[in-house]
Amino acid sequence: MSTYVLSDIHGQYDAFMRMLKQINFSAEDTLYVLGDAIDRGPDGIKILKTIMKMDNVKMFLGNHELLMMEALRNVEECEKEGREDTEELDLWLDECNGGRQTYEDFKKCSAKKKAEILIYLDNAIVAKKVKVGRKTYYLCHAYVVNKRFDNEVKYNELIYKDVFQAVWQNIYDASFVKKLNEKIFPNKRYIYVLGHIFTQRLDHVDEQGRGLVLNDKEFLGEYHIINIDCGMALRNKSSRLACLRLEDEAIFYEGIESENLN
Ligand SMILES: [Mn+2]
Repeated sequence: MSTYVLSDIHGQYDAFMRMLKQINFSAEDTLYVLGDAIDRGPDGIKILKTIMKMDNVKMFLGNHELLMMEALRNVEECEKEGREDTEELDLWLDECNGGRQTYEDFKKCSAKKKAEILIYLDNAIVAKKVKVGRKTYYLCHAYVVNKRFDNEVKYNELIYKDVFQAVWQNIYDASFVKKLNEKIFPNKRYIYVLGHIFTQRLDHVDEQGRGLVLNDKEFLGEYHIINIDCGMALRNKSSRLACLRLEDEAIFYEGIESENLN
């Protein structure tokens, strides 16, 4: 009965499957996927379809799932109203966000499957507190939700502004830190487990230059932040999918197979 957390799979289905094998993931375990399962890599929709069927895998919203939901909603509204306004869709499909393959695969789904995916993501978690022994882990894609909640809070329970911040905010951004230099995080006792900013960007890599989980017990001098995004978005040899087991904070890694590199 173990609790695992991973993030930012970015369409790398094969690496994700190898990870489940490496950790011997079983029906008694729980896995939290902290968003950005889709985009950039080849198999985002396949990953969503797979985890939707697994009751013990819990999906969080990342900024890429938010981009997808906003784009698809916009497309639907425009079709209904006979307008042509592709701003949201263009943003998602833009090279900088890499949604093209996800969109193409989504369009190939049956109407029933499309609806199931949208309902599934509408119910995705945005933030959740998980107690393991005496520790409380606060899980989110990028930052925190500026709203009180008990155990967890979902996408469809929040207003856009609060979701946007939780999935987009770069906590390492100097201007953000300056702006909020008192009390950036709600509770000093929590351990925050986040993805979103790959650790290569923070120059936190191993001897071979590969992304390394950044376990920072003194972020801004007082917060415990574990960043588990090890750069699957990069699609290069430094990219790794990292998985954290909360019971003992053990870390597992899987790279990208050579045929899926950029
Ligand atoms: Mn992200």
